[in-house]
Amino acid sequence: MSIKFKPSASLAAALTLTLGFAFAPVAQAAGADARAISVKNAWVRWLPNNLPAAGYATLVNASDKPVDLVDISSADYGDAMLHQTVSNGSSQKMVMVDKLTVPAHGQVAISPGGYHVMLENAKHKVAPGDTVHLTLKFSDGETLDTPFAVKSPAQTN
Ligand SMILES: [Cu+2]
Repeated sequence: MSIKFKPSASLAAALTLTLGFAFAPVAQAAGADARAISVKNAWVRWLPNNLPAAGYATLVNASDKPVDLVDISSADYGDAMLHQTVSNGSSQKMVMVDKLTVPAHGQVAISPGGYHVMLENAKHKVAPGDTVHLTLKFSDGETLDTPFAVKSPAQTN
């Protein structure tokens, strides 16, 4: 009786090949980890007569740690501040927000009725159809220069 090792040798080769492919995506994920935050649906509600505009967006955190939005600035507006609308019985008021936490593997919406980015003192004429840029700074050191689509109130109702 003779024992041939050739079949098991090629099995080992096949296993090595399979493991090689299995590890490749893991290495890729580790490299992409530097960018925890991405921004979806970024838009600005424009108002006429130089009234303050409001920026809205959804922040998505792909990492396993919470990340805070800590600062906002804009090349297009002199002032960009994160506000929260809070209701006080029948009235509503805006309060300043120092930081907004994006939960690990979660998201937070800056959306009408909740948060907004108050945009004042436009540095140039801004009109519906334009794109403005907001620079979002996060507690992990990440800075995102994000395009926001400018919409008229009629486009957003
Ligand atoms: Cu406000």
